[in-house]
Amino acid sequence: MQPKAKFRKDYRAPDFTITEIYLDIQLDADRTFVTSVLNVERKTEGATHLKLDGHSFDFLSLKLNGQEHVEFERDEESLTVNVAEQADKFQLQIETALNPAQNTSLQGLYQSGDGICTQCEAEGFRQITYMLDRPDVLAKYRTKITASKEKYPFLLSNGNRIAQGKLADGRHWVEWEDPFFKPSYLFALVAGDFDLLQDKFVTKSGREVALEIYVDKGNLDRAGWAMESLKRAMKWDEDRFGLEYDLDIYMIVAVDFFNMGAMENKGLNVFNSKFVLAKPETATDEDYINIESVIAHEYFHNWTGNRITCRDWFQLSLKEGLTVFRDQEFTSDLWSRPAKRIEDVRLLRTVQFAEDASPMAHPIRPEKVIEMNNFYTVTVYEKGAEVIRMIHTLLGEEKFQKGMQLYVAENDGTAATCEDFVSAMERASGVDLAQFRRWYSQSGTPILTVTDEYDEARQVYRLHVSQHTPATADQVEKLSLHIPLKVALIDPTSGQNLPLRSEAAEMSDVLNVTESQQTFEFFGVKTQPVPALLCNFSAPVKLDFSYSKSQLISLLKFAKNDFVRWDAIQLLFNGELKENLTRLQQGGMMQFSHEFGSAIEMLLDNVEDPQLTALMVTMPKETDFAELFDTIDPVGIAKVREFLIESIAAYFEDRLYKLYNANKCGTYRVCEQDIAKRALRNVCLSYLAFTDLGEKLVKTHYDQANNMTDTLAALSAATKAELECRDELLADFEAQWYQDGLVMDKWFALQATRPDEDVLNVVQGLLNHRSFNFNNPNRVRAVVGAFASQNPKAFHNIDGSGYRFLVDMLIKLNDSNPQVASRLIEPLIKLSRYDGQRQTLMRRGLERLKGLDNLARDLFEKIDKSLQ
Ligand code: B3K
Ligand code: ZN
Repeated sequence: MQPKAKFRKDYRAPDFTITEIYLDIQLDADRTFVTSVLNVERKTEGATHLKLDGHSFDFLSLKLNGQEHVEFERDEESLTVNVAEQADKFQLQIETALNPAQNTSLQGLYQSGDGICTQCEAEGFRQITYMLDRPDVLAKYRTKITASKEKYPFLLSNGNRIAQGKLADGRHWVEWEDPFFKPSYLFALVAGDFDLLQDKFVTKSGREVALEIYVDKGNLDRAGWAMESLKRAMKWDEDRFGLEYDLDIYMIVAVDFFNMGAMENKGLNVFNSKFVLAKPETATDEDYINIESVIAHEYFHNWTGNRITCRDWFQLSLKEGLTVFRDQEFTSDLWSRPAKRIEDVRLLRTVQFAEDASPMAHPIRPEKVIEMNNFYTVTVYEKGAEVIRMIHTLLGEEKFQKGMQLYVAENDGTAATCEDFVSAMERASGVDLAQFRRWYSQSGTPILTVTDEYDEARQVYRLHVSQHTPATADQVEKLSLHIPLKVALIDPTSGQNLPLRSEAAEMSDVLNVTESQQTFEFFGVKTQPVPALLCNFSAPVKLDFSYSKSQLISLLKFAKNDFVRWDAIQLLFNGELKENLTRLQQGGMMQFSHEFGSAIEMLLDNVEDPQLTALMVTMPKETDFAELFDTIDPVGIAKVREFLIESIAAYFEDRLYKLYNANKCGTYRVCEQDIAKRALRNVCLSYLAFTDLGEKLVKTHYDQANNMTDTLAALSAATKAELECRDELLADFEAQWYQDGLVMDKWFALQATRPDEDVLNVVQGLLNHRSFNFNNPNRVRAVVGAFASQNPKAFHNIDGSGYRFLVDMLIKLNDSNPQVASRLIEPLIKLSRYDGQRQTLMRRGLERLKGLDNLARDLFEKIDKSLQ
């Protein structure tokens, strides 16, 4: 049977709702019994049949209002009960049995290590028992868990612990009640033996909230940062958004087996341990910041997601786009705003723009879905956050916050839509968002083409702006969008910003681009300016303006906005890459332009903010460069990139070495200043590894490191530059950390992205490594994911070996964990971006997968689209 698609336009409110659920769960890893009592209410007069979702468990019994004689039908994914004779309120009791230990999909109820936990979003609850498993059915939950006290001393669920007791057979039980109405996807249960870190937070209205973080035994010394992060997030949401926590307890559990980053279940977040555990010896600076941001993201969902949830899954961006925007603002307020913006834009440009150009292109509010788990995408999340950010840009902070207040006031306790959000923003601010709404329904990356013209005699400067969104796989017709284009005009002589004025008055620096072609005129412009366009990346678009190299250098020198400066150097990097790729393809010699050299020199000679300098001189990744081309040449890009690295290293060895020495830190501290210094020092090291100094410097750096950031920087430098000390360092690291999966993931990913010709052999060997476990998604992503998505040269080897390897892995994952399989297949479905020979090989791989007789819907949806 071919999986069927669902369409946004077909949404219908449910005929029945469930107001209360009582769950009695007799928990055991091999056989768990679930009794569910549902209080049901008919919403549509005359509705005669109640259809509940459910699969992947044994169905034991069904009672209706206590009666066993019930007329019902079951198929592979549902149970339909004839309730024609029932009053408008009735009760169902359902018994099911399931096996968490064998549930390798990590969705529903499953075993992680020695514990048991749940993951219900998007549609996992239905793997536990029959349910109206849709986000617009909001119920109150009471949950009783009974299990062996020895194996599972902690039994957790949502809300407040209301009763507990012991049984004579060695088991114990705990009962939980969640006073808030919630959809089934926010239900959670955790059982296990943990170390517990406790703290408290006093909310702005003076309520005391117990904070609890549960980690594997022995990991207590790695939980402190997550706790501090949680408290910072709670405080920030009160200060910036006026939103306060609502329960008496907030729990976070770290588990090792998890498909994504974390899950915002009401009052009981379940986290991938990767986003909880940190201490200086095991976590990098980047890990620390990521942990803080994911802890904050899940916490922020308590309002934007849980109190106000989504009416249907097509509205996912309502909670995800908004919550990503909120976590981005949180990180920006606490750390460096420009650095955060740069990281976010880089992700958007490489991964999201690539998604727009792929068979999976979709608007931030998708129209058609086969497997919902396939739509937790960079488009829904990150582009969704960009759309919120554009609203913020158009309204300003004050009106945006008024809009938030209205949105919360109108929708608290309900399942809402994206339209509800935009409408609240519009009414609270008085800003017309009619055309802006198209961002929700239109997919693809708009291209803004800009030309300029200076009328010296009249001192008028004009920007001619046209917009065009190329057709995407899902949608051919495109309309003009409302695009906020933030600009500055820079006098290249004085370096000053020129005032922006129309004929009559001062102008806003945000231009409203709404038509397919528009001209903006600036008056009183005394000298021909260099335009800084799309400042701060004010819209998720591609900008096409033919900057000369000297104009880019002016931007780099003078722009007030750090993002603009970073963007200018990116354009210079891109220019070097493109020019040399052409030379290479035409059999010429590669060379390094004078302008580019002087730009790098200027950056290295004027370090004001070491973190920004680090970001600006970092060589873009192969995947960053790939997005410059319609047809990607993975081997050529890798060659030119290596040439550029070696050239920078050779030309600037002295400067790099000086900065390397000037940015040494003492005792490890996670603070902005030290993170910045380490970032710059380690970028310098990455280049110096390619010089004669490399061997000794990298080895010493490794030996003297007192934290994982530096250790990994040395290991990475040795690997990328293929230094002689590489094998020794890799072996040393492995011997020290082989028992720690999270740390080993860094090592695995480095191995999988080695530049060596025979890296695939190495990767295949890693599958048998003592620290590898095919059922752990973190390990699989570190080995298979890193190889396929971060080592394009090897993955796209013209002999097809990379594709064959990925397909072999996907065939196994299709059986064990389709969600992970569906993430890993991404590089393979982008076949149209490669030459004919590679396309043929990639297509062959996809066809092999398509032929599987048990192909999961997750993979089916993507493969079907790519082969069309
Ligand atoms: N809401 C979850 C993601 C659930 C993914 C389901 N496949 C985490 C988050 O975005 O916060
Ligand atoms: Zn989220």
